[in-house]
Amino acid sequence: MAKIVNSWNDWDPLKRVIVGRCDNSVIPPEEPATSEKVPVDSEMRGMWGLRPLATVERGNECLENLVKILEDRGVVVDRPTPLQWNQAIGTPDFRNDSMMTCMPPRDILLTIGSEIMASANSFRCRYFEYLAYWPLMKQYFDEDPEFKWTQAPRPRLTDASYKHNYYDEKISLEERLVRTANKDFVTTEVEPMWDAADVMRMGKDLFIQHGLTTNRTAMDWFQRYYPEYRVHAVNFPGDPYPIHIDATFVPLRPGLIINNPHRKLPEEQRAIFEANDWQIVEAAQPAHDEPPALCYSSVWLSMNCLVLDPKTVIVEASEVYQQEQMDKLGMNVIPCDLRDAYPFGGGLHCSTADVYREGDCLDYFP
Ligand code: DAV
Repeated sequence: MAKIVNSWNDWDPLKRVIVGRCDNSVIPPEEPATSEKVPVDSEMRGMWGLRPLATVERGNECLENLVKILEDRGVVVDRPTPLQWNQAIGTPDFRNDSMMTCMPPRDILLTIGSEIMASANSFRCRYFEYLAYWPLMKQYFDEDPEFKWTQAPRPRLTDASYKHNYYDEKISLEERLVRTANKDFVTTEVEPMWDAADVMRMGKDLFIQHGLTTNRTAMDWFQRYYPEYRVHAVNFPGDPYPIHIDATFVPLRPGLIINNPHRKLPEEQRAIFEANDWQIVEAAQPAHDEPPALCYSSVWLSMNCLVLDPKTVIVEASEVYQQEQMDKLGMNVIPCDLRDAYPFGGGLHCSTADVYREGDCLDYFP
């Protein structure tokens, strides 16, 4: 039996990966955790239901572009099994009128070494999303005797998990930035809640973004679950909607990170990188002024790239400035047309989840 699951970071040579699917995707109804993430001026406010079929087909076409690039380079690609996401769901603690999607996998699955853990998301609509990946988990479990199949403690997501009246239409951008700076987010600390895309894996070190989707209790939980790793809480005060680290702080190879120029890592949190001779470079400007229609994410998906190995990176095809910068930083750039998949939850990094990268758990910050 072969080893199927192994990945310690985002840059070692990629051999096997999961790519999401847009089928049956839903714009979820508002709930305590999500209203916060839909900007007031977004055309998505107050709207919910199945996404238009033509956009689903086009999103899937984009994901097929990515699958082809990966397979042409010998990377094995696995796909989730979509559910009927517009079903209502319930637990003893809450009811929700629908689920969401199985895009993007990066939010749900965290791979650390030979373990893949399903996350503890704060959105009620994402509570059962892990089920789309369970057939793959079972396959890895059958075929790889070392695979650790894990589910993080499930949050209850009662009303106590959220600050009520946190969200207010009248709140200004400045006030949002004050809240981010004060680490005042919509979630409370009654239980660990986290999205896998808030966790940046770097061998012995995990850098976890504290923001709208991941709370402090999650950081404590991680440190106790992985006592042999160092868990670092990071936050980016310039971001009015801080969710997920992968359009903010993105490693390209050992020693090199691109950082969103509007969301700079604070001085005191840079120390560990500087002390270990890591270079933090400001990411290039996005090529677009606006995200595509019906998209939750910002234009900074421009930097949400998929590193194939320390010299090779896939960048979205229209993001010419980001491509140019990667080239100057010594990376071979493979463009991939993926922009019409952005509305389903993100860019190239988001749309994937690591299964196998060559390499071991190293200490990059000795
Ligand atoms: O900039 O909107 C998107 C991250 C998606 N995983 C942003 C963050």
